[in-house]
Amino acid sequence: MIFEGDYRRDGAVCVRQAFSDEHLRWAMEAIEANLADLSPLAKRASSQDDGAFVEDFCNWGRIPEMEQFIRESPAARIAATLTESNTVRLYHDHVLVKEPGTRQHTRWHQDLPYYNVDGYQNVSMWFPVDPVDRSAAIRFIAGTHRGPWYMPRTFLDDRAAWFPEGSLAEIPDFDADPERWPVIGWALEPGDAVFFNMLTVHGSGGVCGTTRRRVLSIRFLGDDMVHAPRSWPTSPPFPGLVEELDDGCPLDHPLFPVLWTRSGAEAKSRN
Ligand SMILES: O=C(O)CCC(=O)C(=O)O
Repeated sequence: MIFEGDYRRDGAVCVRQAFSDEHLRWAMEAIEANLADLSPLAKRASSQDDGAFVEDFCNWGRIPEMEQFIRESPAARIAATLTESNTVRLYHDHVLVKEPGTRQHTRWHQDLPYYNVDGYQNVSMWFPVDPVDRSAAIRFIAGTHRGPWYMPRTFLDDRAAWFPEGSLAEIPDFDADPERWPVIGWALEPGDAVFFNMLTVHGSGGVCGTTRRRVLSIRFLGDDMVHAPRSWPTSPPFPGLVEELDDGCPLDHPLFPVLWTRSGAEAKSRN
């Protein structure tokens, strides 16, 4: 069941049992293949004495299980429903693994200011292949998908490595005023996934106990998304794209394949 109204209101929604055991297996195999062979974009997002929070990006082209999940699971169709789009493209994949005992939390942030795209009809899927309690799962500040954009900073040392200092508002102290900034989140079982707008503020806690927190995240572009070239390397970077796609153009490029299009009949019944 997809609660589209909740997504429109809050900028994030949990889809229970979105994926079958087979999809779960593809995602798990994709994550393990990725961990076994990290790309040059991979990074460790926790300090050396704190478990391991490992991230990697943009690996679908070399990991068949990742591409299979992206193309054959219902994820892109769910993305189309939530973004109310006729066409859904892949933006990129992102693997986020917190090994047991990793205390490092993920600070509150929005994703769009780190990216080279702009628009409203976008959605990211966050799919853990392990059971995750609410504190270690992704959480959101409800309603922040309506803006404003907040300053993106490096996670470990707080630097302004993207937009120049002072050019965007700083992230408020959301935790100091929970009445004003309601936090939403869910404990998740394998098969459940969370979908969120790229502007919705989100973060997560550390991982206690002995369970791993392995997550496959896929980022999708809907109808109004356009290229927004930056004068700095974005996260993830798309080097050379600026020579091939104009500012403000749809992301019509082999890096961003079309995954789902509304059939003629569906489009007709919608209009
Ligand atoms: O997995 C996490 O801890 C954070 C996730 C996140 O920031 C993202 O998926 O954009």
